[in-house]
Amino acid sequence: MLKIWGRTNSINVMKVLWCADELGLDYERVDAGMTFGVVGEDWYGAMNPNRRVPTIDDDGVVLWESNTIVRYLAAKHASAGLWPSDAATRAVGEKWMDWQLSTLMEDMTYLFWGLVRKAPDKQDPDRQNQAAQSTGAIWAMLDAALAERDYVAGERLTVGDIPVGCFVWRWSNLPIERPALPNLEAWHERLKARPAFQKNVMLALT
Ligand SMILES: N[C@@H](CCC(=O)N[C@@H](CS)C(=O)NCC(=O)O)C(=O)O
Repeated sequence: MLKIWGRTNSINVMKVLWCADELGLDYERVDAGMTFGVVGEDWYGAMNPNRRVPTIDDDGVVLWESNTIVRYLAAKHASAGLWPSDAATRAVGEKWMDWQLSTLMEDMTYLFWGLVRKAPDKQDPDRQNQAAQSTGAIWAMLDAALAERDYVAGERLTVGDIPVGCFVWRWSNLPIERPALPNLEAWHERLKARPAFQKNVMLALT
């Protein structure tokens, strides 16, 4: 059976759990990371030398890096519909997965750690205001793309919606001023109607 290591309040673990539930997979989840420890154990480091969560073991296929895991599960269970067979459609979705890592994450992480986890090194008000503004401008890119489609790669949920979908819930619940982004909000409402999103992503920020 698929085994997933990672605490439920980790955004990268949320991606994997949401994906697994969208695909209807049976899995066992084991708490790991932060107060749960585990990532420091030798056996964990042998699976994941990055010592982060999530990690999966799918009947001997051991993987880490959340977006890679989401791609793997969606491709392995392609009949469930998250992995478009058309290469161009899939690439449009994957572009937003890479954008989450390359562009969206830095200032989102600063805000989350400063405003929710209260990390002392992320309490600079000027830097927080700058990060709030920059994330608004960054999300505006996806808002513009969603003017023409219901989901990031077209008219149905695909693998590309999962990383940015986890982040839009977090962004919408941070105590910051946000620009009006109606297409992004409409997409977020579509995600919020999905039981697997409700179960794994729509949690209090901690
Ligand atoms: N690029 C990695 C990042 C993994 C990562 O940084 N995970 C965080 C949680 S979101 C973590 O392991 N933090 C340390 C911990 O929980 O002990 C991925 O997407 O899987």
